[in-house]
Amino acid sequence: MVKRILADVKKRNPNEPEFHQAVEEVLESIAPVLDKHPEYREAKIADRLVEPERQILFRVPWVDDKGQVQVNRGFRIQFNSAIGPYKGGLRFHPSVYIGIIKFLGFEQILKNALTTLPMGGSKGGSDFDPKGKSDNEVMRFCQSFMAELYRYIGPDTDVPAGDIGVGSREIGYMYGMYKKIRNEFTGVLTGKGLDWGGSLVRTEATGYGLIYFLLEMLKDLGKNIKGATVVSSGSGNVSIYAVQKLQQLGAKVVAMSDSNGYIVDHNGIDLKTVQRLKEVERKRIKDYVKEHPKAEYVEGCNGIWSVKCDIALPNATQNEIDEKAAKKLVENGCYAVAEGANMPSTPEAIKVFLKNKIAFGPAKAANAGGVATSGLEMCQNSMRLSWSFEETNKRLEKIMQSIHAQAKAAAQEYGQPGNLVVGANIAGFEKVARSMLAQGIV
Ligand code: NDP
Ligand code: 2IT
Repeated sequence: MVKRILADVKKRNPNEPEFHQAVEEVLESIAPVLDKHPEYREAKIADRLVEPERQILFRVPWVDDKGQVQVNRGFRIQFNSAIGPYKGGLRFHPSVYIGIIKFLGFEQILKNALTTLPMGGSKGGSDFDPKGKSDNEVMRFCQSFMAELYRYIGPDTDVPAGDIGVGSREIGYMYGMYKKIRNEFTGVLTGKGLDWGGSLVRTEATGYGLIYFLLEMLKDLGKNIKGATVVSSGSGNVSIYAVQKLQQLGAKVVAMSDSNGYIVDHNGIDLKTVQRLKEVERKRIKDYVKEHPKAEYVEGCNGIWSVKCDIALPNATQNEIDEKAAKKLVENGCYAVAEGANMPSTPEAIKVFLKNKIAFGPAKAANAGGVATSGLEMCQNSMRLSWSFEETNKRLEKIMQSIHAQAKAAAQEYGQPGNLVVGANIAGFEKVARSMLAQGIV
C-alpha cells in the first residue's frame, strides 16, 4: 500500500525531490501501523495525509531602494488541520520553491502532533533573499507579502512564525501590516517581540529544546553532556541557542558555520562574537577569525562534519549531512546526532547512523521545541497573560521529555527499540490518524 501511495505522490508532485524524501521516510515508518489498522486503510488516511488541504501561491511585488520593481513568489501550504489550527513557519530564501514548502509542511504535521499541543501543520515562505537588503527593502517586501497572506491566516485559522531568513525583524514588519489591514490585535503570528505579545523563551526555544531532547538521548546512552565535544552547523537562530545551552551545561562547541564556510576553534567557540556578527551586524562567520586568530576558517559547508566530535548537531538546512559525511562522523567516534534543522540528514546518512548504533534524534522530534513554544505563545495570547522565563522554559523542557518518551515508546511497541525515526513518525501519525478518522471524510 505505501509503495502505491509513494508512486502516486511522485506522479502528482513531479520534480519535488525534497517532498518525496520526507513522504517516503514517513510512509516506510507507518507501514506496520497501516497493517494493524484496517480502518485507517479504508478511510484512506495516508492518501489524505500526503495531499495538502489547501495550497496558496501568490505574487509579491515590491520596490527596491533604487526604485526598481521586484517580483517574488509567495507560498502558504495549509497541510493538515485535524488536530488544531494550521501552524508552521515562513522561510525566506532564494532556494524556496513549492517542493521545499511542501516537505516542510508535511513534516510539520507530525512534529506538531508530537508537541502535545493542539496545532495542525502548515508552512510558507518566499524565494525572496533578505541577505544584502536594507531594512526598508525587507519592510516593503514583508508588507507586500502580508497584503496577500492576511486573507488566509488568523489566530484560530493559521498561525505563521519564523524559519530560515525570517526572524524578529521580519515578524515585526509582517505583524504591523496584518494589524493595519485587519484592524485587530491578535496572536496571528508567533515569535513576536516581547513588548507586543511575544513569549519569553521563543527566541531560544528550538535550540534549547534540541538540547533538552539530546539530554534524554544521552541518558539512554549513559553519557554526560559535560565535557562533550560538539559540532553545530549554521549560525542562525537554532544553532546559536543550541550552543548557548550547551555551553551553560559545560559542553565544548568547536565548530559552527554559515552558507559560505565553517570555523573551528579548539578553545571552544566564543558565542558572544558569533551572536554579534550574525544577529546584530549581519556579517559572515569568516569574520570570527579576525577577532580569534587561533581559530581557523574553511570555505565550503560540508567539511564541518570532518571535525572530530562526540555529538553532531546539524542546525543549518536540509540534506547537509550526506552518506560520506555520516561515515566520517562515525569514523571519528561521534556517538550522538540530533537534528535542529529540518531533514538535514539524507536517507543514506540516516542508514549509516542507525547501522552503526549512533543515537539519532530525528528533526520532527528533536527540533519541535520551537513550534511547541509557539504553541505556548498562542496560549498566552489567548489568555492575555505572559508567563515568566522560568515557567515557559520548564514547560518546554517537559514537552521535549514527553516527545522523547512518545517516540521511544512507539519504537518499542513496533519492535524497533531505540529507533527514534520510526518512533517519532508513528507516534505523530497515530494522533493525527485517530483525529482524521473521527472527523469523517473531509
Ligand atoms: P536562520 O536563518 O536563523 O539561520 C540559518 C543558518 O543556516 C544560517 O547560518 C545560514 O547561513 C545557514 N544556512 C541556510 N541555508 C543554508 C544552505 N543552503 N547551506 C548552508 N547553510 C545554510 O534559520 P534558523 O536557525 O531558524 O533555521 C535553521 C534550520 O532549523 C532550518 O532547517 C529550519 O527549518 C530549522 N528550524 C527552525 C526553527 C525555528 O524556530 N527557527 C524551528 C525548527 C526547525 P547564512 O547566514 O549564510 O544564510
Ligand atoms: O520548522 C519549524 O518547526 C519552525 N520553523 C517553527 C514553526 C513555528 O510555528 O514556530
